[in-house]
This record gives sequence, C-alpha cells and structure tokens, in this order.
Amino acid sequence: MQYADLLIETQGKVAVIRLNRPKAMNALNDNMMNELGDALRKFDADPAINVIVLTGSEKAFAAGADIAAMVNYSYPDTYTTDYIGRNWEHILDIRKPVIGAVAGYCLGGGCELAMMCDFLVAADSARFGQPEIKVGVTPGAGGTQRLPRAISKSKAMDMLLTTRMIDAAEAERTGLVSRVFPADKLMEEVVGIAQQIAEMPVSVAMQIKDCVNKAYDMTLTDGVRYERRYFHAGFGTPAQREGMTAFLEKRKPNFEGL
Ligand code: DAK
Repeated sequence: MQYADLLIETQGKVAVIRLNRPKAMNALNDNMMNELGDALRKFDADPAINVIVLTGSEKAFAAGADIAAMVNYSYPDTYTTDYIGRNWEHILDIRKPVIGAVAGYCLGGGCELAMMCDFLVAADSARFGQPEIKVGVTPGAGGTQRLPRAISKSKAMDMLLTTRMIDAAEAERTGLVSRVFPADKLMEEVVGIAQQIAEMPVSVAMQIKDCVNKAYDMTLTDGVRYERRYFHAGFGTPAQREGMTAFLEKRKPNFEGL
C-alpha cells in the first residue's frame, strides 16, 4: 500500500500504520484521514492480519486537526459536508483490535483519534492535551465525551478548559494509557504486545472488542446479557475446542485461522 501521508509496514500478523506529515507535526487533514480509513479497512479485511497498530512519529502522534486547512471554513462548509463525521471515524468500524502507540504531542483531534483506538500505550515523551479552546472551537471528534469517560470528569474539564497537557505518567495514572515505555523502546514493545494478541483466536479478539465497546453504550444488565450470547456461542466454535483441548493436553494452542 502506498500513501502520501501514511507509512505502512507489516510484521507477521501485525500491521503498523504510521501517520506521516512530519512538517506539520502530523496535523490531521482530509487526505490523511481518507488514507487512514482506506488502510484500516484493507487490513481489517485482510485474513493475514490480526492486529493493527496506529502510531505517529517520535515528535508527534498528531498535533490536532490541521489548523491551516480549517482556518477559513464556514459553518456551511463544515455542516453540509459533515466535516469530521465524513472521514474521521472509520476507525470505529474496524472490527480487529487497533492499538494506539503515542510518542510526543497528542493534541486536539490527535488525542481524539488516539482515544478511538482500543487501547493506548505511550512513550515517556508523550503529551496529551485538548487545546481546541485556544483556537476558538470546542473539540469535534469526541474529546468532550471520551476524555471524561477515560480519565474522570474533573481531569477532563481541567484539560479541556485550561488546555493543560498531561504527561505519560499522568496519562497512565489516570487510565488514558495502559502502559508507558522508554521512547526508544515504544515500537518494539507495542509490536510485541500486538504479536501476543495476534496469536490468540482473532474471532474471539473481535468479540471481546465488540463487548467492551458495548460497555459504553449499554446498561450493565444489557451488556452482560450481550456478552453471555458470545460466551454461549463460543461452544460452537473451533477456537473453544482447540483452546480447552490444548490446555488439557498441556500443549500450546494453535489458533491459526480461528
Ligand atoms: N495544524 C497545522 N499545523 C500545525 C499544527 C496543527 N494542528 N500543529 C503544528 N503545526 C505545524 C506548525 O504550524 C509548524 O509549521 P511551520 O511553521 O514549520 O510551517 C510545524 O507544525 C511545527 O510546529 P511548531 O513550530 O509550532 O513546533 P513547536 O515544537 O514549537 O510546538 C506544538 C509544537 C504541537 C506544541 C505546537 O505546534 C502547537 O501548539 N500546535 C497546535 C496544537 C493545537 O492547537 N491542536 C489542536 C488543533 S484544533 C471540529 C472538529 C474537530 C476539531 C475542531 C472542530 N468541528 C467538527 C467543528 C479539532 C480541532 C483541533 O484539533
């Protein structure tokens, strides 16, 4: 796959998508978001890939939506063409696990994009922030909704209203990221995590992702019922037969193609 604003590589069953607009701190523009949607959809449909890693550069995951592109937009420009909605949220339709690996600045729309990943790991250089108020707008890709769910209302209000950036340690402490690594080890570590997941049955990984995401949209009772349906259905799958048989036979399970 060749893209103008992304770099792509694969390592076994893991695909790495790298945001790549180095001169603009990976500011997100229409072309990059269209390309990202295309790459994500292709890997989601590729039976050779089980897990996707989304990352940026050492300096920036992404420093927000491209302010130069937005500066002259009018309300009709954004409303009638569904700016953001039209191409920023493809990642939410991806059924395989997507891990975000953040180094450097992760601001505004960049932080919102990162929060659409299934989970985040960070380099110790990472800085997260929602500085949109400073450029005169509210966040438009979920910042006011996903951030309080991730780190608490108080922390989110603080970040959104003051534009204070939090570092990797605070991001881990508050639950925004799951693990922090030295910057020079980030990619090695995240690909290792992705490979570990890629050895699991991909169908079950997809089901778990679906269930966890439902936890945000359903009542607890409905969510547990939803999960239970997958659990029961699991007893009709080769993954369950192989996983449990391998355990009893004291061997490593082979979930290839499952
Ligand atoms: N957009 C465009 N260019 C950007 C950029 C951005 N968000 N961030 C950085 N750049 C560019 C800089 O302009 C500069 O370009 P040149 O001058 O070299 O041509 C280059 O990247 C390097 O940046 P700096 O020279 O500023 O580098 P520093 O190390 O000094 O500072 C920084 C790095 C990340 C702290 C700083 O660049 C910065 O504060 N950037 C802006 C961060 C920001 O405000 N992000 C939020 C953007 S607003 C909406 C939906 C969504 C959104 C809004 C509305 N609706 C549906 C209505 C989302 C909005 C946003 O994300």
